[in-house]
Amino acid sequence: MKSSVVISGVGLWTPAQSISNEELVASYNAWAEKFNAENSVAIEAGEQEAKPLSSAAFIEKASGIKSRYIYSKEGALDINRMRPVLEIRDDEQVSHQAEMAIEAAKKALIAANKTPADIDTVIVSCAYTQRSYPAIAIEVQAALGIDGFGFDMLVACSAATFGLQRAVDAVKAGTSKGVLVINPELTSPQVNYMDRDSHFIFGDVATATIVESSETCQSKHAFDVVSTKCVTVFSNNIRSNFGYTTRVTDEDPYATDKLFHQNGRKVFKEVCPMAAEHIESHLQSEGIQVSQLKRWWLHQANINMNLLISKRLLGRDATIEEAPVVLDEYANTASAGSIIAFAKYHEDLNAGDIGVICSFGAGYSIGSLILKKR
Ligand code: CO8
Repeated sequence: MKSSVVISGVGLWTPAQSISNEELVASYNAWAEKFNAENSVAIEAGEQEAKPLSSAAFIEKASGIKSRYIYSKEGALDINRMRPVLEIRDDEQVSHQAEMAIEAAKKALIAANKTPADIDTVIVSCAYTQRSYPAIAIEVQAALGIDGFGFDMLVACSAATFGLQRAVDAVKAGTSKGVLVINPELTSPQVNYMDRDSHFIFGDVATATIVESSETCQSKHAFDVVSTKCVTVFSNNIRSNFGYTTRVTDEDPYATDKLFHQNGRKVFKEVCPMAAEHIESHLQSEGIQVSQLKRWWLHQANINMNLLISKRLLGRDATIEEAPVVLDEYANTASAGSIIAFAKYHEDLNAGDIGVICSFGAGYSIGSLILKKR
């Protein structure tokens, strides 16, 4: 039988601490009321805009998010700080993001029935890395005792699918025998907890997957990668201007544009049709009908986006079994969302069942993998 490239294991590491909508809104509203009281003269004179209040009911209705996990809760709800506190670690200690990555990687290795000796490539692919070098992937590689090479890549919400495409291509080409793709999404340092439009959107998490040849696969729940497809189209509608040049442009690193910001409405309107067309054309190129899909592991940004995309393709609402939702518990975890859905909802599929992992977000970037259960 011809060999194929498979995803043979997936790992999910969830932080111990979480923040409910109610906690988040109570903190934001207390901060906004304090801001408005302190700036009442300027607000009344029209020189300053009053901060509007947030609402837990709005958040759940507009996004489907009820709660989010956070790597470090300390400070995030403190109205005199409005950002998490991360302890400083020295160069000899494991970095925060590598720690998250290692936890998810260990789980993926167990799921795939592999040891670090079976891996020769580590890709850390996510929305941000906490430093540029040495790569987080190389730190993870050393911590796990993996021979070979590692590198980091950044593709915002599509980092996981784009990273998986790199892994699949490397195994196909024979340049890698076993690839660990890790998505340590430490989003909370970039969330603007003082912005009511976006303070609720993101959560922290880490996911990891193992990609290898079917010839070496020893997993009970492996999926053939039928094909992958990645597309990018430039857009400024989701952006962060924080970067290594911030120091020399003398800009304020706390300025709103240095944190995550977006035109959420425009993103919603533009990305939904792009994602639907992307999935449809990807399936078509493989001669697969939409009706053949048993599972849609979709990006988890907004429940209404997922409903719209699946309805556009299916002509009806997808059931929760067909398109599982994790964003009520995890919120938007950048690139990890579709992989969390995959991690939680893949073992029940039968041999021959087909599913699609699809991410969409900043860039814009859209990535998909068609998978078939072995
Ligand atoms: N509480 C109460 N009211 C609110 C709140 C709130 N928290 N927020 C907004 N409102 C108000 C608005 O001000 C507006 O009021 P008005 O009508 O008076 O102007 C009203 O509610 C409606 O606001 P919107 O039109 O903005 O509401 P929407 O229904 O569009 O919902 C969403 C807002 C949920 C943001 C929605 O537009 C959405 O989900 N869009 C898609 C966005 C998306 O998917 N973005 C992808 C981002 S992720 C990504 O690409 C990865 C980036 C890298 C990771 C970053 C990590 C930090």
